[in-house]
Amino acid sequence: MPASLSGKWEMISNVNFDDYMIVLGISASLRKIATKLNLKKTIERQGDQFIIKTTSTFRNYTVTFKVGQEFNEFTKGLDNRHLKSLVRWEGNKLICEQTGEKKNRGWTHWIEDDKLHLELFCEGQVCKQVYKNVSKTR
Ligand code: YOG
Repeated sequence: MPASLSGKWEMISNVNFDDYMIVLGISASLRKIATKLNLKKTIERQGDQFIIKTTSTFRNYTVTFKVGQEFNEFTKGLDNRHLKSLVRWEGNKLICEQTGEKKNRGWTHWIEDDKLHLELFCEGQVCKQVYKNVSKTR
């Protein structure tokens, strides 16, 4: 049975985040704050619908979508751009393509060794984050 993306996750590694933010045009002062954040994800799934919440002590960001259904995304509090986004499954990978001003932009999520993996990509830069599961078990 494939492992589920659902649950609560806490970041344990973050590689190339600064270069990813640079291509998004994030200011040096904001990048300095952002690189120090311990990011968390809460992923909820109801059938084809996902809610992904990225939280931190500084800002939060939530995206809601249905797999296979294009939606308008506004990256409020991030780079504040309007995107046309589309999420699809490719094997065990959940892949989002974000069409807009920035080329080759999106992200990929998958589970590997009980960890949540995330690649954030934009214009040739790839930020790689890994999260450990912190869901309460019962
Ligand atoms: O995740 O799109 O899980 O949305 C990437 C930040 C930092 C603000 C976080 C706030 C990109 C300053 C969202 C960080 C840098 C820096 C906490 C990643 C932009 C601004 C919200 C993302 C997907 C996949 C779901």
